[in-house]
Amino acid sequence: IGATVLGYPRIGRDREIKRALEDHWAGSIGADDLASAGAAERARTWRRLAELGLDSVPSGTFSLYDHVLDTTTLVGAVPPRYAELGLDDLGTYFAMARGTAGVAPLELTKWFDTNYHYLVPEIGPATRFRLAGTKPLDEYREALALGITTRPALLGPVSLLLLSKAADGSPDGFRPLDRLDDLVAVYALLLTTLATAGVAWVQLDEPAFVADRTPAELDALRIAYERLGALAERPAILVASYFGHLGEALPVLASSPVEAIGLDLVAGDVDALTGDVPGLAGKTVVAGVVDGRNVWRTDLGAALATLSAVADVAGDVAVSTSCSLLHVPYDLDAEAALSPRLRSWLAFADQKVAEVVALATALRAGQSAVSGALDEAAAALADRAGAPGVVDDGVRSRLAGLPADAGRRGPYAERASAQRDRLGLPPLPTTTIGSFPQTDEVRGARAAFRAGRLGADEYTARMRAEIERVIRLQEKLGLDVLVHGEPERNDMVQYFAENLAGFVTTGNGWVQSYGSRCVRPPILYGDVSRPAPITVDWARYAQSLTDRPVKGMLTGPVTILAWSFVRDDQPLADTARQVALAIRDETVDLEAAGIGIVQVDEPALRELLPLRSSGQDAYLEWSVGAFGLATSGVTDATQIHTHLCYSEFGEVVAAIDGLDADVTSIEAARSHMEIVPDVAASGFARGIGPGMYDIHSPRVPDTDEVEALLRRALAAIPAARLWVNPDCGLKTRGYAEVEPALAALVAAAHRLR
Ligand code: THG
Ligand code: ZN
Repeated sequence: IGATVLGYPRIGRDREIKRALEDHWAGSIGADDLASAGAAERARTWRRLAELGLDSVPSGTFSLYDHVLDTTTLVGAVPPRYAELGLDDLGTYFAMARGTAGVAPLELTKWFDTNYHYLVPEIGPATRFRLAGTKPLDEYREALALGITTRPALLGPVSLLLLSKAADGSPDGFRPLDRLDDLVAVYALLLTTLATAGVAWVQLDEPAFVADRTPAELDALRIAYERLGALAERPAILVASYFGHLGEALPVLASSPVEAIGLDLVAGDVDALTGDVPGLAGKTVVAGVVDGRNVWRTDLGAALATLSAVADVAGDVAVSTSCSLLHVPYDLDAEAALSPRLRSWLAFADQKVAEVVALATALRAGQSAVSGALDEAAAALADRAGAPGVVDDGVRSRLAGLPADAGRRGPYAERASAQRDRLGLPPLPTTTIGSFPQTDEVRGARAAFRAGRLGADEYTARMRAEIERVIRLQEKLGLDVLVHGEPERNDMVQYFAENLAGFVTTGNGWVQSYGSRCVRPPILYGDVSRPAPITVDWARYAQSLTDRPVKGMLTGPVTILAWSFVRDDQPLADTARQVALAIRDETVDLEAAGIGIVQVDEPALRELLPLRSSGQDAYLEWSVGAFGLATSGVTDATQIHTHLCYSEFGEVVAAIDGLDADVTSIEAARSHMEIVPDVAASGFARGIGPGMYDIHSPRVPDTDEVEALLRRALAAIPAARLWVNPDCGLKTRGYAEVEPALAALVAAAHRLR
């Protein structure tokens, strides 16, 4: 295999695929044009990877929405509600991804601990697995026609089932993994078909095995690969893992008949290899020594040391990235505005491919063959360690003076009473999560301001006009706790990063989040501080317009970290405390400006939870500690809210409790208050706002529906602690939906009061 990568970005260097998809969905381009955009992107990718010098180029890493969905449809696992629509293959595919007027899409959820989201397959006893497509073969042939021999890559059968959920109506105790035999039969047919077409290597991803797995699940891995390995006609098999170490699954794979095992040696540990792993000496280890999900230039010297440790225990060593490059932007060369000094510390996808090639060359031809690259990497690393802004003694000494376990001054009961006196809210108070729809005018004004086409005064005037409009609308709708609507923000993390020292933001560093949606994660390179108040003027202005309380809106330290590229030269816990201190400064200034409620969102709290239970306690301690630091600078009479998305309440209840927020709003609408029994069972005893309707869908709820949900919630949560709100921010919706939905919410609360 030599030099390779496990995957590559696919949204397009200039987001060509994002645009083609959105144009297609809007009806302005047909399926043919969408297909040509895909083919052009694949051709550019293969050519680029070959030209950069990879020995083994992957194919199949392109997707029109999600690679899990690609594999789900490839094996025929289309739930009946989509098959019955009678659409063509592409229509069915997008119906599963996005839903249709009458049919809900597959559930979208986090891909391990990344900011990518995949569509959750629904597998039941009746799922009819069959080889239903030709994508791996088609793309292999497409590349071959360009003169490039590729290694088809797709999600492996065991991880596919472990990432699935049981289809509705499955009998009690049914698990998707029960269907392993039938699914492996389809993979067997696929491998034989690929071999017949001349495919030499195939890559099957089994990332599910970097999390804790039961003996039965490890057994499933053994059975699957014994069976695929025993096929008379098949390509050589690379089983790739990433995002952690394989633990118990490594000996299983090492003693299976597969030819190669891909290991994440950035998140995982090379020491795990140095013990005796029976069978490993007969395998190729595809060593993921170049970080596939962060943007720092690789310490090539350290990587070579790791490679040599691998060489001691493996039959053969290939060089690779720790995971697919899907999680980093394409090319640093597209960032002309970054300072040359900072750029010299970084590597995006193409630079990482070059690093992989240099390391493979060093293995083959000796270090002297790449001494220039080694010297440059070492110099960049040394330069970064001593550069201005990377270490800020002021930040470090302030933090040293603050307790490790900072918390609110009084207990909840005392705070609640002080807040009742100050805020005088009715029972079942109504509010929103923070953002209001972003109109074309608002986006246009922000863009014009950035581009220098709109002066600061005019920009402020337009934002203020929007804030006033949103405040008046909320008063008219009868909401109790108002927000300013966040017209000044694009992405919340991007916004805070732009206003904090220690971060830089990119111009074109887009990374796919789901489907056609992308984010530009900021780069956190140095000690973090807040040079000046960020949100205070907007909040003060909003509060000046109304007698009702206006809630200040901030993003919490864990979420800022989760959605940024973080520095790799100090523990995440230390970085979290620095970000927390900056947010604390902002909460204190908001309080001083007369803001009585401050919401500190932690939607990504669940996302960074370590995949293996061994790391989870330590994570919860520092993440909850960082939130405590961020929110404990204010007095008891100031009410702290937080908001969480994508959480299984039961899974993170200890952390939610630990946050000690006065009010927690949480996504619950799609599951119709299913969290309510969990809340009751947990004994959670502070304010809670289970989302009353799903803002991710254009559907508008009516008053009766919200009332019914509220009654369900009231069965377990006392009225004194129950808040009434949508389940997430409103920025991706339009006013045509938002106004009637909020009106229904307020009307239902009034009825019950
Ligand atoms: N910000 C960041 N990460 C996130 C979210 C976020 N991860 C989880 C969740 N929210 C993902 N959801 C989205 C929703 C919408 C968009 C991206 C991620 C989106 N992006 C615009 C696009 O692709 O057109 C670009 C946004 C921009 O201009 O910055 O709509 O909220 N960091
Ligand atoms: Zn949310």
